[in-house]
Amino acid sequence: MKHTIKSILIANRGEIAVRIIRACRELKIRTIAVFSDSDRTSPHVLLSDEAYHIGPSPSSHSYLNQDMIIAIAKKADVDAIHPGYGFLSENATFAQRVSNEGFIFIGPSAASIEAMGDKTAARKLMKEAGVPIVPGTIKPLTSLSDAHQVATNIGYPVLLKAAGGGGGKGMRIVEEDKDLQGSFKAAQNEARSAFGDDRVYIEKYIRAPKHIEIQIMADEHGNCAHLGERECSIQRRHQKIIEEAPSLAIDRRIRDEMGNAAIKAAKACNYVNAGTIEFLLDEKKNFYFLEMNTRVQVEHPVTELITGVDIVKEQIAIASGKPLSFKQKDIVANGHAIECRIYAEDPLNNFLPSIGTVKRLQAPSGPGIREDRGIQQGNEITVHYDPMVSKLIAWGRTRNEALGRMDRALNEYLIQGIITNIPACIHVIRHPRFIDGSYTTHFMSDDYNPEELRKSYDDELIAVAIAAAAMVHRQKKQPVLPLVKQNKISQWKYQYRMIDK
Ligand code: MV4
Repeated sequence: MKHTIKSILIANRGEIAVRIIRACRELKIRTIAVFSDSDRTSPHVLLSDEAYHIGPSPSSHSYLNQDMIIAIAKKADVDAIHPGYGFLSENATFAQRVSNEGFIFIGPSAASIEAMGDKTAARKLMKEAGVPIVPGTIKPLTSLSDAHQVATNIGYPVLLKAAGGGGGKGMRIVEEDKDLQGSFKAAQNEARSAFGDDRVYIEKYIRAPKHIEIQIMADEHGNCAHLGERECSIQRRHQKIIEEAPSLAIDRRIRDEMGNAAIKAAKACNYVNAGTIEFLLDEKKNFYFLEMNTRVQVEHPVTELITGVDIVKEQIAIASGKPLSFKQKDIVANGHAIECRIYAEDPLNNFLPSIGTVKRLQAPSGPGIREDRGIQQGNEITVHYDPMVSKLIAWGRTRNEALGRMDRALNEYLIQGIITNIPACIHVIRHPRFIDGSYTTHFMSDDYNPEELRKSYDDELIAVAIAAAAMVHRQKKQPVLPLVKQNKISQWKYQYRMIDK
C-alpha cells in the first residue's frame, strides 16, 4: 500500500530530531518540530520548517505529553509522526493512538512494540521461532519457592530480571541460594517502581559477555534484511559510551547466524521498519537473544557509515509503503566505524552530570569524521534531559584508521562552559583491551582506571607549565611574540583548564 508522506512531526529533541530533519530535507518533506521551554533556541527548532511550543521543560510535561503532540499534529496537518528514540518511541499506546488519529507512525505496529516490550513474552516468542535465548524461564516467577527450584535447576549464578521492561532496571545477580530470597524481593520492588509491574523472571547469568546487536530493516511487503552487527560493550551503568562496527569478535559465519536469527526474531513479531536485536556473546562465542529495540537507535550511524544505507530515510520510505531499497546481497560492509558519545559528565568526578551554558563550541571535522549534535553554542545543558550532547563518529578503511581519526577528532574538540567525558573517551580508545578488541561489558568497571586518567591530566598540566616557561624565556630574547600554538596541547585539556579557573 502507498501512503504519501509530505510532512512529518518530529516528536523528539536534540541530535536525533536534527538527524530526522536532515533526512526529511533530502526527501523534500516538510518538518514540524516541537519544543519545551528550555529548547526554544535548540538546533532542531531552528532547522525545522515549523516549530511548536509544547510545554515546560520536564519531559512528562512536554516530549511525553501525548495529547499535546497529537493536537499539534492535527493543527499542523502532518501526514506522519517520527518518535526518534527514548520518550514515546517504544510506547505501544502512543503508536496505536497515532494511527487511530489517522497519522502514520514511523516505526513498527503497536502490536510489535507490545510483543517485544514484555520480556518474558518476547523470550517465549523467540524460543518458538528458533532464536537462541539465555537458559531460564519464559514465564514470570510465581513464588519464592518457584524461584528456588528454577535457580537450582539452571545452576548458580543466576540473574533476576524484570518482565515489564529492559535496560538493566530491576536486575539482580544471585551467586548462591542463600541470597535468593533477599534479591528476589529487591528485584520485585525495583521492577515495581521502574515499570509499575513487579513480575520477575530468571536467566542463567553470563559472566563478562560482549554486547552485540544486529540492525534489521523490514518493509510491509515481507522483505527483511540485516545490516550486520554493532558492538556496544563499552558502557557504564547501562549507558553506552562507545560503539563500533564491525565487531572484532564476529566472523562471517557468526554474522550470518546472528543475522538470520535477527531476521527470524523480526518475522516472529511481524516487524515492519527499523529494529535492533540485542544479543549477548559469551567467551565461547555462543550468542543469546537479550531484547529487541523497536526504534531507531542512538548508534545507528556506525551502521550507516559501513553499509551506506541511510537508515532514517529508509524508515520513512518503509512507512510510505515502499519496498526496501536493497536486498540482503547488496549489504557489504565497507571499512570500519566507531562512535563516541560525548556526554556532559565529569570523568574525574564519577561521571557526575555537568550542567550549564555551552559558552564555546568548536567541533572537529575533516576526513572520515561525522558529528551528530543537537546543541549549539549558547544552549543550556539542563537536568531535564539525557546528558548526551554529541555523537562523534569516525570511519576508516581499517579499524586502525578509524581509531586514528577518532583520536585526532576527540583531541580537536573544544567545548567550554560544561565538562565533558571527552578525556575518558580518549583514554578508552587508547586502552590495550580496546585496541585488541578483547573488551567486554565489564570494561568500564574492571579495566578502565580513572586514576590513570587523572594522571594524564596532571602530566599535561606540567607540560603546559614547561611550555609557558619556555615561551617567557624566548620572549626575553626575541622581540617578536611567539604564536601560542594551541595544537601543541589537546583542546580538551585547554577546555578543562579554562573551567578550573
Ligand atoms: C544479562 C547479562 C548476563 N547474563 N543477562 C543488561 C541490560 C539488559 N539489556 C540485559 N543486561 C544483561 N543481561 C544474562 N543472562 C548481562 C547484562 C549486562 C549487559 C548487557 C549488555 C550490555 C551491557 C551490560 C552491562 C551489564 C550487564
